[in-house]
Amino acid sequence: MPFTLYNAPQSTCSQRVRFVLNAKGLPFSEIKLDLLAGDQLKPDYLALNPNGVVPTLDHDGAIVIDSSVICEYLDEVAPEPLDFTPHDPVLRAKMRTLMHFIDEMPAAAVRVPTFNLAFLPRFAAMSEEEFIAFAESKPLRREFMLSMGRKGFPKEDMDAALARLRRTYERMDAEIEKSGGPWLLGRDITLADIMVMPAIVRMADLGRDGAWQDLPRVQHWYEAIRAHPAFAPTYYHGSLLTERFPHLRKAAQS
Ligand SMILES: N[C@@H](CCC(=O)N[C@@H](CS)C(=O)NCC(=O)O)C(=O)O
Repeated sequence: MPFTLYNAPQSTCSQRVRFVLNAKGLPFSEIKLDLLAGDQLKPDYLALNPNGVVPTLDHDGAIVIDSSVICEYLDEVAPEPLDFTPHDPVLRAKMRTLMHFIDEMPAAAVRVPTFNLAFLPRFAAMSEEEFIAFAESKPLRREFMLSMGRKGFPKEDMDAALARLRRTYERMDAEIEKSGGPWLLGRDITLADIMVMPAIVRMADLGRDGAWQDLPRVQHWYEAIRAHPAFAPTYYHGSLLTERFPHLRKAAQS
């Protein structure tokens, strides 16, 4: 099997890559890292991915990191039977513009509710010294972790993250309206749809899907991506936070 994916079931960035691999029917072996235990910070893994984050793709010994780069790479090396990159350069540029927007806005914002609602109990159980040592061992997310602290992000940060997510739903709505849908760029699903998917699924998993109920185009998009044949194998059991953290199930239902 030429593809090995180092990833984590619940990691939103990993879900993007699993979706592309599954949609293309590319067999891959999965190495699952326990992010809360710090597997991503071990020297052997850092030698592959110096950012200390998942996912990492090993394609016959070629190492590719960063989920959006991996997805573009897969589209280049395996364009058949299906590719997610428009052939028209103008549409391709639009797709990349959206991909940049998605990485800067929802992909970053979704970490705040994720950490505050799901991961905090794990950090609250650490001593202050253990927490600081854990945060400082992270090449990419050191400052993010330190600004969160063991008590979580303050309400202003949570509100700001939710506002950025709301602006994302509105942007999606506007793009679908402009393109005629059902996908962000029109008739065909592209990498832009796959890049934003995990943030939207995460917010639904956290019980926040009410935030786009007034935007039927976004709701329709959400139903369409959930119905895609690659969705179920990507979100195997354990990929949702509510499947992993029982305390969230009650919160999401309330
Ligand atoms: N830009 C990177 C970000 C990767 C990333 O943030 N991965 C998260 C999971 S979604 C991670 O590994 N976090 C571990 C940590 O923060 O220590 C990508 O898209 O691959």
